[in-house]
Amino acid sequence: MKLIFAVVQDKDAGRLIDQLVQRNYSATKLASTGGFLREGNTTLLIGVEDEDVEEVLNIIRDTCHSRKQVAPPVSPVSGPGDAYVSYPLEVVVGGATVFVLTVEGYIKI
Ligand code: 2BA
Repeated sequence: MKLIFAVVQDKDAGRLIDQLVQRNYSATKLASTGGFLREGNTTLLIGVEDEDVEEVLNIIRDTCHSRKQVAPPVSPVSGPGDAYVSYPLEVVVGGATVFVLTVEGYIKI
């Protein structure tokens, strides 16, 4: 069994969950925050059998889109002379960042 962690944009999360549930996959939705943009995103935990990983990845591919976003200015950490990130800095976010982990145990109590 595998546990899929998928970090997706909030805009895609609702449709992704709908698609997963329609195909009988169970998912847990966590509200998360990107470390770089410091904006809300959504992390889904999806536990699946090994043979279903590819189908779930395809659902994520079909549902989650990349978008351009502007990163907020970053202040120097320690003082004058330190590097600033020049802005506006445009970054491409998503479709999705996905981690697939092997599950040692899956227990329902
Ligand atoms: P954020 O950390 O807010 O990152 C948003 C986007 O900013 C990233 O999109 C990437 O294009 C850019 N970015 C991130 N860190 C950067 C840096 N140090 N310098 C320049 N640009 C940077 P994605 O790569 O699609 O990531 C979307 C979200 O997925 C991330 O939001 C984060 O919440 C998560 N994520 C991405 N890679 C991860 C990783 N290796 N571990 C854990 N979470 C990750």
